[in-house]
Amino acid sequence: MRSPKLQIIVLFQNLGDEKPYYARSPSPPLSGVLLAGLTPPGVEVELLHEMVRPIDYETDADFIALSFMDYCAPHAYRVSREFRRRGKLVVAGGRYPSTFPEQVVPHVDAVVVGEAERVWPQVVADLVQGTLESRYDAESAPPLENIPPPRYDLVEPQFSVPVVTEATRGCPFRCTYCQLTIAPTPYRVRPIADVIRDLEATSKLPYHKRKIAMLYDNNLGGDMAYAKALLREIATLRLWGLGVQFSVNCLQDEEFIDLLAAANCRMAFLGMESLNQSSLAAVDKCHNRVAQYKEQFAALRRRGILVFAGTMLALDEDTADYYECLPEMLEDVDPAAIFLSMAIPIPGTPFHAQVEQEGRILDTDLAHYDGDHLVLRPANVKPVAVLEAAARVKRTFYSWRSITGRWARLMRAYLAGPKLLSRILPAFLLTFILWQLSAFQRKHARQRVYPLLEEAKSHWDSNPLRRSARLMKLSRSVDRRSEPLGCVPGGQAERRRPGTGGSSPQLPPVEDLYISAWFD
Ligand code: B12
Ligand code: SF4
Repeated sequence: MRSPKLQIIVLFQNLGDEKPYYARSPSPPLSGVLLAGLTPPGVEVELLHEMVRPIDYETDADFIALSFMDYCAPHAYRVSREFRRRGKLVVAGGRYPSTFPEQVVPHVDAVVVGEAERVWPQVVADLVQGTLESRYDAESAPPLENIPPPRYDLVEPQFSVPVVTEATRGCPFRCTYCQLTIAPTPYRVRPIADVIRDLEATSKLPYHKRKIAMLYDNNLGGDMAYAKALLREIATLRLWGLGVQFSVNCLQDEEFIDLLAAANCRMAFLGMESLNQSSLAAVDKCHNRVAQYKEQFAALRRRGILVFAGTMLALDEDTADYYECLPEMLEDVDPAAIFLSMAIPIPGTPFHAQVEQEGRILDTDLAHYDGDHLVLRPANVKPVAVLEAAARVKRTFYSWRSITGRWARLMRAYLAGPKLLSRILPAFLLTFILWQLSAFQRKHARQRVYPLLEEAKSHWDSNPLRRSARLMKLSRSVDRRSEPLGCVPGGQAERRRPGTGGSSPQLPPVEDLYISAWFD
């Protein structure tokens, strides 16, 4: 008799849109590999990342585990429906199911609330024995000892960096838009030996894939003494490259930067978010000091660490003048790459509560809460100005001329340091990462950012014939988007249409929804 089979699916794609979009991220998220590692022996596990391959509904798996964040929830419900139609049991977990389990429960057989480590073995046992309950609640903020190593061997070959893990959970800060502020937990660290063990649990991977790793902490620098001790240990592993995430204020600590370099850190993802100090203050992110960015990023550049800076538009204090100057300001502070996105009022966060209270939610379709769509009315500029700014920033920052300039500055700064010979191979790796990131961001702009701007612009097209043709097209897409599946919990659209399907007569007409919202 064959052993029971579980397929773990980490959802990514935003099927609110017509065209499927596969992310060419070099590394998978941690949730899938972690869940696979937690699954008791005796159950066969397959792992599917929708970032790189489509879902196979004809799988021979008996059970399906879905991991997803909020913008994928509408998609997750459709996926679950398809699997349940085929007789599979579906369990959901992750950030969104943990925050709004009551929204998710009707669409799946069981929902897991919270962190998987302590409850997952029981869920799997119940799946196998046919005693599955509809909800499992993990204890809040459990200790992080003895988490088994992630199953890197199950990661699809499309990912060039399969080795991902985390050393800490939580963050000492409380930025109002951050998912972590929904149910803040104390900052917790894992035993350093466990993290090192994860980074070495790579024997089933090809050699070159063992040598690069990502630490997916929200903020590795939340406990500086721990972070430094960990980096010292990682340095002994002689990795070729390490990617980390931490808050910008950590860069005030010179020793931390030196230890990053000693651990062969080659990429730091930083929540820079804005070059407008007032906008940062508006989201309680005062630990970022715009005036210090330039010198802080240069300090990383000199050590051969590429800065990948999260950058948000549509924050409350952003003005037309700020958007006008933004490309130039970015050139000045000089991150190697930026991850540009719209501010997202993630349901459950203080930022969402504020924007909703001010009546500034423009779009309640959760599928659009992905950072590419503008779902809120900005405080000081017209919505379309934000999209124009996004397109202009992408065009200038990711022009080949600009990319080449940044690459040259990175190389000049790094290769000017001592022991030139030892810097040659890292310089190749840095070049590779920079070009990969930049090429992906260019592609992303073409596939997502520019079309959204075009769509918005078409709303105020002056030609009445073309305008009405576009409105008809839009009205069809509004009908599709209005499926009750995807509404923000407690949001306006949901309250208007309790339990109904399709479009509702109570929805404001398309003109009101879009034209006035975007251009008033
Ligand atoms: C890797 C990553 C990405 C990757 C891949 C994301 C993906 N899911 O495919 C990329 C770069 C694509 C990405 C993008 C974005 N991301 Co991101 N990302 C991360 C990051 C750094 C690591 C994710 C991870 O692996 N975490 C570790 C795992 C173990 O945590 P976890 O997923 O919560 O899983 C635990 C539990 O939730 C539970 N669990 C999870 N799944 C399941 C499933 C089952 C069945 C069960 C039982 C339990 C369970 O058990 C796990 C272990 O305890 C996190 C920060 C972080 N450290 O979490 C941010 C984070 C998830 N991202 C975030 C955001 C905001 C985004 C963006 C929206 C950014 C933007 N403005 O554009 C985009 C959105 C999507 C898009 N269109 O690209 C937010 C939260 C998002 C949310 N809405 O809840 C986070 C938390 C960062 C933050 N502090 O705000 N991201
Ligand atoms: S510093 Fe980053 S992880 Fe910490 S609360 Fe702010 S956004 Fe969230």
